[in-house]
Amino acid sequence: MSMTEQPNGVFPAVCPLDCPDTCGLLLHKENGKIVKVTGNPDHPVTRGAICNKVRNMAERVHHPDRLLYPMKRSGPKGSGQFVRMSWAEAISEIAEKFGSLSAEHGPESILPYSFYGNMGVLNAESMDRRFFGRLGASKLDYTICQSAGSAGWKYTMGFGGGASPEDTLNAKLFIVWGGNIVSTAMHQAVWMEQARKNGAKVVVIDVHKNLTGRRADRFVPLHPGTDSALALGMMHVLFERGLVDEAFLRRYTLGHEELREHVKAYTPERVSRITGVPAADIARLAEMYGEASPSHIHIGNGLQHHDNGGMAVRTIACLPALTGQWMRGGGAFKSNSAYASLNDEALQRPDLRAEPRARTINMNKLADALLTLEPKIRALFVYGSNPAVVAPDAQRVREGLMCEDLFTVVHELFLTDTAKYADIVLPASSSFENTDLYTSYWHHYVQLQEPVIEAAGESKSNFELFKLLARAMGFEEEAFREEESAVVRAALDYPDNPYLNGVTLERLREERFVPLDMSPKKGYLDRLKTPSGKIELYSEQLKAIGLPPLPTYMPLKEGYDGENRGEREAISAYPLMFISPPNHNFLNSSFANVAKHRSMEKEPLLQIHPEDAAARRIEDGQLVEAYNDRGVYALKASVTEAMLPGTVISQGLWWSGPNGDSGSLPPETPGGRQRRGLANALTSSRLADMGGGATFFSTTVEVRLAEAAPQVRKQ
Ligand SMILES: Nc1nc2c(c(=O)[nH]1)N[C@H]1C(S)=C(S)[C@@H](COP(=O)(O)OP(=O)(O)OC[C@H]3O[C@@H](n4cnc5c(=O)[nH]c(N)nc54)[C@H](O)[C@@H]3O)O[C@H]1N2
Ligand SMILES: Nc1nc2c(c(=O)[nH]1)N[C@H]1C(S)=C(S)[C@@H](COP(=O)(O)OP(=O)(O)OC[C@H]3O[C@@H](n4cnc5c(=O)[nH]c(N)nc54)[C@H](O)[C@@H]3O)O[C@H]1N2
Ligand code: SF4
Ligand SMILES: [Mo]
Repeated sequence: MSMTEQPNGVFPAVCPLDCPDTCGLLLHKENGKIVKVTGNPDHPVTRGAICNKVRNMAERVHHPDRLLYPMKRSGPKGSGQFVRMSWAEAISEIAEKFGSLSAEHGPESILPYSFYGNMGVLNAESMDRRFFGRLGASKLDYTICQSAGSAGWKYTMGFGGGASPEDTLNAKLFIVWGGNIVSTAMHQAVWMEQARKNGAKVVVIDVHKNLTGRRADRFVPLHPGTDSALALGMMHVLFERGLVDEAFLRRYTLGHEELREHVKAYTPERVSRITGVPAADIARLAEMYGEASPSHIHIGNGLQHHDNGGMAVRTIACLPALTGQWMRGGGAFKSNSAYASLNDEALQRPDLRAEPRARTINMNKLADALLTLEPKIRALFVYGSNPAVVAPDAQRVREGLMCEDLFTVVHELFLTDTAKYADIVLPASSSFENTDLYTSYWHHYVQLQEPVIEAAGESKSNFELFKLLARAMGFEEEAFREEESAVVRAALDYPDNPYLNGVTLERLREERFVPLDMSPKKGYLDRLKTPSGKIELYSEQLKAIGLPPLPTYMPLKEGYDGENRGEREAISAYPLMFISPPNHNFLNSSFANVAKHRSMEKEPLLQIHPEDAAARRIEDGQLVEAYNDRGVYALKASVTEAMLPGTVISQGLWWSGPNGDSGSLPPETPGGRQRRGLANALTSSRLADMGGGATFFSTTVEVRLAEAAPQVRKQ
C-alpha cells in the first residue's frame, strides 16, 4: 500500500520551503489528513528540531482557503471574482491563447515567472523549464534572492560552496554578518550555540538588533550598505598588526600585495565615519578576528540586497583568506548549493528550446517588463511565487498586472494577492501530495519526498500541470511523458559533480538522508574554479565588467553615504533608510494568510529610533506612513533603539489588497483595518552591482503620522 492509501500513520517528509535547513519531517496522519508535523530525529543535521512555522504547517496544508479547482475571472481585473471551470477547459484555453500569441506576436510575448515556493527540483525547475523552453517563451533570470552575493562570492572563491555545518561547531569566533539565523536558518543558530558552549564568542553585525543580535556577545550595529567598508577597515588592522597568514596568502591567493597597499586608505577613523561603528570597535573586531582560530563567518542575505551587495559579500569573503582560516578548520559560508548541483541539462532539457536566443528578463524588473518592455509581454504564467507582494516596486507590478491586454495564469495553493489579478487560476497540490527531490543549500544531505496525502480537491503538481499543457500544445517529445522517478534518476546522474557520487534514487528510498560525497572537498583550495585557480583578492573578471578589481567600498545609489556627503545630507533622496527583512513566522509571503502564523506576528510594525520618532512627533504605537516616490506603507510605529538613527525597519512580507487596504487579512486582525500598502510598494527595481541582484534594502523613505497624511491617494 502506498503512503497516500494508508489513512493513518507517521510518514517521513521533507520541508519544501525556501530555507537553508531543508529539515527532515514526520507527518502524523489520521483519517487521511495531517494532524501534526514534527521533526525527524533521524536527520543527521536537523535532528528532529523544526521551526514554529512548520510545526503549524498542517494548518496551511488543510486550510479552508486552499484552491481546489480551476477558476476563470468573472469580474474586473484584480477584483478577485472568479467562477469555477474544468481542468479540460482551463488547459485548452491556455493552450489556445499561447498558440495564438505565438503565431501573432512570437512566443517571446509569453513570460514564465516563478520562484522557490516549493524547493523540490521536479516542481521548481524541470517540466516547467522544458515546457517554456520548447514553447520558445522569454526566459526568466532568477535574481530575486541571492544572485548579487553569490556572484560576489564566486568572483572571489570560484565555486558556490563554503564551510560545512559540521565545520562551524569548533569555531572559537562565530560572526553572523547580515543574517538573522535565529529566524531564517535555525539549525545554524543551534550549532552556533553549541560552538559557544565550546568557548566561541558570537558577534553579530547588522543594521538592527534582530533576534540573533540579541543573543550576541558583541552586537555591531552599522549603517546599511557600509559592510564592505567595515571589512576593509578590519583588513587594514589585520595587515598593520601582522595578524595575517603570509604563507597562506602566498600559496592560495592572488593580489595580496595589491590589497595590502589598497587597504591602507581604510583607516579605522575613516571607516568609522562611513559605517557609524566607533574606530576602537573596528580595531577590536579585527583583533578578535585575527586572534581567534578557528573562526567562522556566516554571510546572510541581508547585506547583499543593496546597490553594492555583490561587492559587500566579495569583500567579506576575502577575510578568511587573510587569516588562512580555510587551512585552520574555519572559513565562511554564503551558500553551499554548488556541492549539491544536479544535472540541470537532464532536468530542464535546454536542447528542446525552440528559440535558444529568446530574450532574458530579469525578474526584479517585472514592473518594467509588464509596463514598458517592447515587444510587449502579452501573457504571464506565475507559479511558486507571489510577485504582487515579494517583487520590488510592487505598486507598479500591480499596475502591470492590471493591463487589460495581459493574459495572466497563476498556479497556486491559495488566492494570493497575485492570483487575484489572474485571468485563470489553477490549483496546486502541496509538496506533501507529490514526489520530489530535495537538496539543501546549507547541509550536505539529499532527500526524497513521496506523496503522503491525496492531492486536495482537483489540485495538481507543477510537474503534472506542465505535462498536460505540453500535450495540449502538441509537444510530442518523450521528455514531456517522463515519470517523476525517471527525472529524479536523470537529475542524480551527473558525473560532472563529484560530490553527487553515490547518491541514487534507490538509496534515497531506503536511507532517506543520503549524504553527498564530501571527499573531493579535501583538495578544494588547490583547484579553485577562479581564472587563476586561487582565491582572487584581485579579480580581473571584475575589472572587465567595470567594477574595481580589489574589494572597494562603493556608496549606495539610494541610501546612506556618510563619507561623500556631509553629516546632514548623508542620505540621498529621502532621509531614512527603509529595511524590510523577513520575519520569524512567515516564509517570505507564505503563511501571511494563515491566522495562526499571523497571530504569532501580531501586525506589521515600523521600528523607528527615538531620535527619528521625536523629530517627527511620532509616539510608540501610533499609525504612521512610510512613503517615497514609489508608494506608501501605513503601519504601526514601534519606537526602539534596535538600530542607529537614520534607519527604520519593517519585518515580514504581509499581503495587501489591490485597493491598498489590508487585503485578505480579516478586519478583526489587529491593525488590519488601518494598515495600507506593503513593504515592496517602497522598494526599487534597480539592480545590484553584480548578478542582476535585487536591491530591496537600498530604499529611502520619509515617515509621517498617518493622520497628517492627505486622505486621498491613488489606488
Ligand atoms: N523565518 C523565515 N525564515 C526564512 C525566510 C523567511 O521569510 N522567514 N526566508 C528564507 C529566504 S528566501 C532567505 S533568502 C533567507 C534570508 O535570511 P537571512 O540570510 O537571514 O537574510 P535577511 O533576513 O534577508 O536579512 C538578514 C539581516 O540583514 C540585515 N541587513 C539589511 N541590510 C544590511 C546591511 O547593509 N548590512 C548588514 N550587516 N545587515 C543588513 C537585516 O536587518 C536582517 O536582520 O531566509 C530564509 N529563511
Ligand atoms: N521587501 C522585501 N522583499 C523581498 C525579500 C525581502 O527580504 N524584503 N526577500 C526576497 C527573497 S530573498 C525571496 S527568495 C523572494 C521570495 O518570494 P517568493 O518566492 O514569491 O516566496 P513566497 O512569498 O513564499 O511565495 C511562494 C508562493 O509559492 C506557492 N507555492 C508553494 N508550493 C507551490 C507549488 O508546489 N506549486 C505552486 N504553483 N505554487 C506553490 C506558495 O503558496 C506561495 O504563495 O522574496 C523577495 N522579496
Ligand atoms: S522552514 Fe526551515 S527550519 Fe522550518 S522546518 Fe522548514 S527547513 Fe526546517
Ligand atoms: Mo530568498
